[in-house]
Amino acid sequence: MADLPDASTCYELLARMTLIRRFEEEAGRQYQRAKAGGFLHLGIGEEATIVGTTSVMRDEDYLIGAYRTHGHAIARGTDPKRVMAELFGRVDGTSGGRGGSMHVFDAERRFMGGYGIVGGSLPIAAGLGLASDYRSEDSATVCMFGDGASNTGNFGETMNLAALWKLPVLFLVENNLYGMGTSIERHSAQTDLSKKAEGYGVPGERVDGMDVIAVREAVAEGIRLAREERRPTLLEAFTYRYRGHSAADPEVYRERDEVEEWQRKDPIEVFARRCVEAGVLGEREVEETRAKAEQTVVEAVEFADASPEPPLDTLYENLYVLDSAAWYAVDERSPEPHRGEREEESMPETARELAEAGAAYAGQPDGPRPQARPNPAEQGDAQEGTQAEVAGEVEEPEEQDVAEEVED
Ligand SMILES: Cc1ncc(C[n+]2csc(CCOP(=O)(O)OP(=O)(O)O)c2C)c(N)n1
Ligand SMILES: [Mg+2]
Repeated sequence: MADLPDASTCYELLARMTLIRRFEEEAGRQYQRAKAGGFLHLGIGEEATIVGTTSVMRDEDYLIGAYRTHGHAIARGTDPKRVMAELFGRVDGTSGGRGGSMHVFDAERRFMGGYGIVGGSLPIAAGLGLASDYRSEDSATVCMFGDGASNTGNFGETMNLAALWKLPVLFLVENNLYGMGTSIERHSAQTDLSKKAEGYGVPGERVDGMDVIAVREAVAEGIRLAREERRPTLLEAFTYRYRGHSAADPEVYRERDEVEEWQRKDPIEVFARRCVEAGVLGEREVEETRAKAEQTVVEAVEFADASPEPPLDTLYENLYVLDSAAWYAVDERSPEPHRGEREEESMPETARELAEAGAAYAGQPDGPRPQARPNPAEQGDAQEGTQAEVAGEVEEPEEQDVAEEVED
């Protein structure tokens, strides 16, 4: 077992986990009172994985999660008042009350959400890693997602690019053994998730996600590899949610005994006991973390309750749709999208400059792609033809009019 860090670090780890636990218990209660709307996914039981991770991240590092992320935001330093206000749908919420439980977001602390689409945050994490490279920043990205998300197409696509482009990203799968009501044995052919990205060139490790110190050490190494060696890795943390998948879950897929067995390994209780037995913290300090958490959460509810709802006439603000040809704005005329100006006409100068710089960075000339691409075989990139070419079945492609293709 890894050694305990110094007393103030232990106190901080315990205090953070205790606050998140208390916050989520209260969020569940407020949901039942219909103060919080929409969906509510609680991560009670998963606090060590969250806090162990954020405790070794730097301010400039990015964190992105899925939809069970109240704790992730609080662990990153977001004010619990603003997280509670978001659950209540109020203007002082982290997303102005428009995102709700699944879309907590805090760009200032580089917590990039909160994402309702399973696996949807994985490619965004690759983008964050690429952004760090592009801007020559020292920052690393930690992408936390569920065992269920490892089955999405996004998982494979992201791992491939992360390995290929040597992106500074640590992928951390929070394996709580279920994707909604489907157990890992029933949803994943490969149940050792640390091996699931090996074939793409992203090696993995496993860690006890109920042990905050073990998580801390494993994540610190993953971040080091990302930051210093530009090597993406995958960390599988074993953890467990005590509550249902969401607030409305009859939990017919697991036995009460199983939940109780995990509760006996409770990350907060076990860590507090260990700190006291080692003489690093006193009982009084443990009690103090509970009292402080209680106080913070009471204040968060009061704050959220006092915060106004967004004014009705702002209903259509911050809504937009982008397709390949144009921006569409949704405004007060009617709820349907209205065709906006063409993107190229309205694109502000800075956006244009960035687009051009991006194209140059990626080695692409601005404008349509050149017609004749160099033959990789002549460049030494490909030594052998495809099966069809070898069999002489491939005709020379006819020249195409690029301008016409673009028009279509
Ligand atoms: C693309 C997509 N498919 C399906 C869903 C419905 N859905 C919501 S949560 C969930 C299970 C995800 O499980 P996991 O990734 O293990 O996360 P956990 O809930 O255990 O934290 C599913 C299938 C969704 N939100 N998005
Ligand atoms: Mg899961």
